[in-house]
Amino acid sequence: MGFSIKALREKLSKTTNRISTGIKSVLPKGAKINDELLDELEEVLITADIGPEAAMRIIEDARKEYHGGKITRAEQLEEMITSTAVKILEDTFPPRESVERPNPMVIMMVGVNGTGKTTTIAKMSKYYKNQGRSVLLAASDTFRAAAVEQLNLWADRVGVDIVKHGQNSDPAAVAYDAVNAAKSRGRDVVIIDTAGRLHTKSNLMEELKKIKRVAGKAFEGAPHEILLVIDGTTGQNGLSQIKLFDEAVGLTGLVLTKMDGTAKGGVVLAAATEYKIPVRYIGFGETAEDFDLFDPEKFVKAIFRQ
Ligand SMILES: Nc1nc2c(ncn2[C@@H]2O[C@H](COP(=O)(O)OP(=O)(O)O)[C@@H](O)[C@H]2O)c(=O)[nH]1
Ligand SMILES: [Mg+2]
Repeated sequence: MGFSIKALREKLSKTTNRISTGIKSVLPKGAKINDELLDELEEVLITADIGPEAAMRIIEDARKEYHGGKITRAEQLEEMITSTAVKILEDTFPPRESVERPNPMVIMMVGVNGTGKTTTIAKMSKYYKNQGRSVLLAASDTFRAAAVEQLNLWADRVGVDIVKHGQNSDPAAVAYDAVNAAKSRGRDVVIIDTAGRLHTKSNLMEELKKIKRVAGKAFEGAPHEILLVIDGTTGQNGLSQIKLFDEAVGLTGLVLTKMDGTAKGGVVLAAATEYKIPVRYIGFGETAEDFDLFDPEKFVKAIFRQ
């Protein structure tokens, strides 16, 4: 955690290679900028999964500067690309966390099966623990016994509390008990794991709405965060999930996982431009340490190597 740009670049190397190789192919060092070159660059950005909207915004900004005579050389253009990309990501950020942090802060994790919810919860638990904040997990994916077991294993490994009921018990009741337990034990953060089976789409959304509602009954204002976990290897396809979950429960942030295994990490920019929901965390591996807070500038500098 708190990875340097260089370390992050290492973790995201597939994405970095895709983007930097693409950019270098149309923009060799010392190249002079012209309109055709800007068109080609836009193509490269789109094929790097940055998405048409973000690619267009980046190139439009660059074209303005070029026509205004402000940039003429490849190096200046590369600098422009990165600064516009950072701006796109920073635009999605809400005002800074208020000084009066809710206690406990209740975070609900949602997302399709297999995207990495449970693993991300382990990573976040470790992060909060390292910050000196105590964590309690709610095993609200009660659909499969294995899901509760998996969360339990992580709770043991990372050393945090867990509240769980039996298999097929009411996920909302688990969340309710967990929030109350956190209040009475004085825990700082509650993280609610949820199921993600999409073949019963409307049931899942109803279940998530109920968890949200009931968490709010246990503690006013809870859940304070609802994070959608997206599998980064699915690229643009994964983004359709944002709309689905946002409409159902209202998202406050995104987590992009499996960024170690994909060249499609540019998708973060597509998400930011199209949905204006901030990315909070990124995951790049299967251990509790393969995780970082999302920092727009650091992320862009890692994937756009100059
Ligand atoms: N390579 C890699 N694998 C991950 C990452 N996050 C999760 N996984 C793996 O993806 C699989 C599904 O993760 P899980 O947390 O169970 O997903 P859930 O169904 O959303 O709870 C597991 O095998 C995890 O080890 C990641 O950032 N990188
Ligand atoms: Mg899970």
